[in-house]
Amino acid sequence: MRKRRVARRVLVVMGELTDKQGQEGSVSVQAARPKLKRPPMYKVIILNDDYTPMDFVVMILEKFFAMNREKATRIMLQVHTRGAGVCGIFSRDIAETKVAQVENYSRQHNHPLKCTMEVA
Ligand code: TYC
Repeated sequence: MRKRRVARRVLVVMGELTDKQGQEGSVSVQAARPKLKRPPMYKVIILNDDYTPMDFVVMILEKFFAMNREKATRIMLQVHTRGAGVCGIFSRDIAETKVAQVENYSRQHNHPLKCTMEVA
């Protein structure tokens, strides 16, 4: 697990600008609780089917996921035997784009290959 970055923002509490002795200008300062979470990353997953040719799937993995032939073949065979496989992990926008690219390209070539994404 990556170390969380500590937010260094400071919350200035301006409630008591005049203290009990009537001295002006007292300001208390406390660390703010960090409230931002890192956005989730997404696994892009291809699914097996009975019709898409193996070499087409290998070509998809090379073209859209920058895999070399060896890795693309290994992932394709894993999907073929186990039903599904992870092609990569991306930010939500990039994952959505990969899913759309794979499905559009497959439809254009009349293959039913399905691709989906889920939080990593
Ligand atoms: N099962 C397909 C076949 O036998 C090959 C295939 C592999 C299809 C992976 C889709 O995501 C897939 N031709």
